[in-house]
Amino acid sequence: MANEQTHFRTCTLCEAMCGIEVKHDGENILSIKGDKNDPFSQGYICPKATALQDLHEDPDRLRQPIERTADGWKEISWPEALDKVAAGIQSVQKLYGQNALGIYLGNPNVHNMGSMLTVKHLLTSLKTRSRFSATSIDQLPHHVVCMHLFGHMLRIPVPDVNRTQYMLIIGGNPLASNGSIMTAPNMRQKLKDLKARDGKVVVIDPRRTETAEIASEHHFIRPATDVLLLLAMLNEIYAQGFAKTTAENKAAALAPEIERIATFAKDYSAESVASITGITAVEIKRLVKEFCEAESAVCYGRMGVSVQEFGLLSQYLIMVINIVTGRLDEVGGLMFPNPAVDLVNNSGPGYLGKRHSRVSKLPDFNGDYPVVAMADEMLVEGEGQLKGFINVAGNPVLSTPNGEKLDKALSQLDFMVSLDYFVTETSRHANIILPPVSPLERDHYDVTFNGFAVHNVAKYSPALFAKKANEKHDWEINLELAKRLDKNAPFATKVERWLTKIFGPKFLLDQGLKRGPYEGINLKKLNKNPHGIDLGPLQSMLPKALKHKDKQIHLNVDFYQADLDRVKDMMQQYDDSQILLIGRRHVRSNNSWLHNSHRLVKGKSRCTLMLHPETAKQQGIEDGQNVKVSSRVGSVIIAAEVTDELMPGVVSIPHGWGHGRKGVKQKIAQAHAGVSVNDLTDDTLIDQLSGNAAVNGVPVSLEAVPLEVHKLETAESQA
Ligand SMILES: Nc1nc2c(c(=O)[nH]1)N[C@H]1C(S)=C(S)[C@@H](COP(=O)(O)OP(=O)(O)OC[C@H]3O[C@@H](n4cnc5c(=O)[nH]c(N)nc54)[C@H](O)[C@@H]3O)O[C@H]1N2
Ligand SMILES: Nc1nc2c(c(=O)[nH]1)N[C@H]1C(S)=C(S)[C@@H](COP(=O)(O)OP(=O)(O)OC[C@H]3O[C@@H](n4cnc5c(=O)[nH]c(N)nc54)[C@H](O)[C@@H]3O)O[C@H]1N2
Ligand code: SF4
Ligand SMILES: [Mo]
Repeated sequence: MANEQTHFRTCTLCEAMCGIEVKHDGENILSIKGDKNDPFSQGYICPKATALQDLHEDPDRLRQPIERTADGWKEISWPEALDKVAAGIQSVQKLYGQNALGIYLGNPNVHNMGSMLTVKHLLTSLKTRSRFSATSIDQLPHHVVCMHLFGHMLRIPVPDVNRTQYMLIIGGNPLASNGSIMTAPNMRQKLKDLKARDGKVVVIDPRRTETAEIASEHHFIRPATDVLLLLAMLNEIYAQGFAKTTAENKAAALAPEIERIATFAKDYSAESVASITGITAVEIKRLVKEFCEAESAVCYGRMGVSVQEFGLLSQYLIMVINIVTGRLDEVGGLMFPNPAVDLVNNSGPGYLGKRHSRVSKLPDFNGDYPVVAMADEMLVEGEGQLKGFINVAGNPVLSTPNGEKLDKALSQLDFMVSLDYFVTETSRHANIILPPVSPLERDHYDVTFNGFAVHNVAKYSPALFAKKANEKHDWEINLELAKRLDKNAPFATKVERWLTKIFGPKFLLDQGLKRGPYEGINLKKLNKNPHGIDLGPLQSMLPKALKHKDKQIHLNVDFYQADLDRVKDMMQQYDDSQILLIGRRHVRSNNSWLHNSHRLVKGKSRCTLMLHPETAKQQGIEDGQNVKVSSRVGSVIIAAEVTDELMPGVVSIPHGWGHGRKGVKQKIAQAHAGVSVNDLTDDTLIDQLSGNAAVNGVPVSLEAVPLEVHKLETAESQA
């Protein structure tokens, strides 16, 4: 092709930061492949990378603001849209008070350099305390544990997967998710390499996942009982004499409360937790022995342990297990990344429970209330009730528990605005939707995920395509709104906003790089290295990584010990006949928003109810048959996929589906609608210690839909 050009950048869809090579002709994308010269990902990509093209070209993607009118959606100009949004916000706040305006920040914000560096301007100009984000249905426990122990919510150590000899994965499925709080492209290869060097990969999961399939060993665990397994493991570590003394354990030596950990789990023998967890005492003891005897080892837990009733205590125990066995800050253990732009040095340490939500009295974290509190704040009358709402890059109707309730709550608001590409299940309630540019039209440096990378790297990619005249970046929208809403901002803030407006967020990036730990790494240098720069394997960072003033690790034992009462109650009241619902991810999906790419959704429906043959038989359910799944909050009808991948008594439905709601405008997604698992998950089922949602381990009942009824319904829906 005459005008063919090649552009290198980083895929922003998930946390793995894969390098991509995009061939284009200046206007159209010709191909997207893995960039073999990217030192971090070395050519690896997953099937989603090519969806960047689909997203860019998607005719359903909004290119201009739209306003909801009596005659449907109408395109309006940017100045008019921004003025109307500012006026709508001001009118809500004037009538009902500053906090009557809520804001939700969704996951894609953290994948977007411009948003990450400018969202503070939007937040400060709104002056509302009613903030929510996807964090509280995700990694909140990691932040709280690291804030307590290391002194900053973002000082999160990650598995040194490239060098470990033993990896214990609890409730993570990196072969589908490509890793989380562990930025590590090509986990399949990394785990294969680990095994090839005589190492061991052990997976604990209620489902025999793609990761479990290639692991050395997999154990089913009853959902939301990980806390018991972890307590028993900690107990066994001391019982078998594996706890490393402070003389031979750098991290323990920095933790004044370490002696108290010896008795923390004393009431939890392997025998006492075996029947509830489903893992025998013999196996628990062997797991501990092998973990402790391995030359290097790391215990890692993700969504499956974080987003359940004991998420925070479980993540604490994971950290403590790594510490007492001498695995923290050691090669092949859990290590601190050293990113070129270190957000730890550019943000506050975080706090838990400074305030509590009005209705459900749940603690805030770093100024955000838990998402499970959001719908009640809109529905329950009284001073402080939410009357207006800004949804920034989120789809909480599909992604948060009891989505149906939130759906209703949003429909009652006085004013709502969404910053989104699409008319989604959530943004369809907005008065105005402000669409940002596509990921290929923005400059990118991963300010977030370099902080969780398993190897230190730095890479900057300028926008591939210039944005069109009628388009705006997320950061421009943030600044435009701030300008309108915050006319009395301090002079210094105004100057920063003005400079950002002129030079773009890359100017802030350059400052961050220059303040960072690597001499000579700046924007100019990154511009000269389009594949990225290798900054070497993870290094020992203790004690300098610690942000507490005393440079010590604060184990905060009292706080976590208090939660053991809840664990005792759970054990005493345990009902093992209850069917429990868990989630799942698929490599061709990304939360709720890549289902409008034909190549990602084609083929057999993936939105199915997985269940074990035994469970299916007990409930009289056949493979492929429709099943009514009900929980405390609602029910859905979904096709059964009978498979021994699932533990008996457990069922699994992926999240992010349910595009059949009226008013959604994503044709391909609508044609592959599925149902939303979050119409079953319960906004009152939470981790009480952190306020985090619990979407794993939701009690449900199943009812086979008689085949005749099913046929009738299908016939009607086709009529
Ligand atoms: N049951 C259950 N629920 C879950 C989970 C689960 O495992 N099970 N996982 C949870 C997790 S981990 C997460 S992170 C959340 C995600 O929850 P959310 O962040 O609420 O939802 P997303 O599905 O990521 O939707 C993101 C929206 O942002 C838009 N968007 C994408 N990129 C951009 C951008 O650059 N700018 C703007 N302005 N908009 C953009 C998309 O079109 C989409 O509508 O879901 C959670 N929900
Ligand atoms: N393809 C794809 N990639 C993604 C995403 C996506 O939607 N699709 N989302 C991205 C986001 S926002 C995130 S946060 C990450 C998440 O990354 P991961 O945490 O790796 O994601 P999941 O696949 O949800 O893995 C959770 C695992 O926990 C298991 N599990 C469920 N309940 C329990 C339990 O009680 N105990 C134990 N031990 N295990 C349990 C599930 O069976 C599942 O295998 O993925 C990111 N990457
Ligand atoms: S794993 Fe896939 S979606 Fe994630 S960054 Fe790599 S190519 Fe993109
Ligand atoms: Mo997430």
